[in-house]
Amino acid sequence: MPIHEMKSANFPIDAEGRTYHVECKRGDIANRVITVGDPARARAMATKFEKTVFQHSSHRGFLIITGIYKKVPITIVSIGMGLSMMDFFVRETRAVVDGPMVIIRFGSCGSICSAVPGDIIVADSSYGIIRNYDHFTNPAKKSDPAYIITDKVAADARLTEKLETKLAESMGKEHIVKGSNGCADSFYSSQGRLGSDFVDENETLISELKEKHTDAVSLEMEAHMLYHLAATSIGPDNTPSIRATCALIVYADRSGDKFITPEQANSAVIHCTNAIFDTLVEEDLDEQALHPTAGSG
Ligand code: R1P
Repeated sequence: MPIHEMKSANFPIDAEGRTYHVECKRGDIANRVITVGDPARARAMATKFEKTVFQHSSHRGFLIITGIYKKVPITIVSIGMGLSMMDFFVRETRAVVDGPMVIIRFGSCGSICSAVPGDIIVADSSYGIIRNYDHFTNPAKKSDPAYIITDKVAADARLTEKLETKLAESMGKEHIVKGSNGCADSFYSSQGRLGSDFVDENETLISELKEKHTDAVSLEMEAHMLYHLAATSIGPDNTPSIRATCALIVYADRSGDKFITPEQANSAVIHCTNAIFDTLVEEDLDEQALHPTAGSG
């Protein structure tokens, strides 16, 4: 989208009301939304729509597909990876949707619990793991911790419970694990992956975060931003305008270093899609109170 078409420096939109990065305008995005990282996952899920009513790829890599499932509009947005992309997605879709929003992230993660590749983690809370940049480059701050592990933010409790139930029906209860997700600002250093090209000081990071959050089950890169923005969204009567939860396919077993096969990954998407769609269509958008599960801290 040409920059000269943007109308405002504060929240850029073009002459037709499209946001700058996601390129969505009023009417493109449903109140019920699924966000994924991988566009192929978005397209695979969209095959379960009865009808696709809108599709758009933005110049910054966002793919929007809005379709109808059981007569209810649902939008799937693939956002790529990381905290900034989640921030663009949540803020820009929120800007063009009227009324409450319900968002489910269907992503992938590394397991730091008993869940194995192909299992599904339901993240009832998430916390941030942020590289403490000054620790590495400012000698005066060398005694500060190398990584900041934030407190937890809860997912919406009712939505999470419904999603967990439906995923258990579809995948088998033994393949669903619920717990707190660590959301890192890097795939590498702040997820405790060891390497020799950079100073990372992350050898004990996974045990430290498990000590702080005893229900820690997974590591990925977007959920905490989603839960944080949902918790700070402004709706009527001081209630949030967004409710959110996450289902995460275990791609890697971080303790044994096993990785998911393409067949297992496809099968997880096939088995989870209807469960996620059904969770969304059964959600009553009028009752918009936050339903915290894990609490903060
Ligand atoms: C890293 O490979 C990516 O995969 C995970 C991480 O959060 C990160 O975005 O999620 P998605 O599969 O949803 O992208």
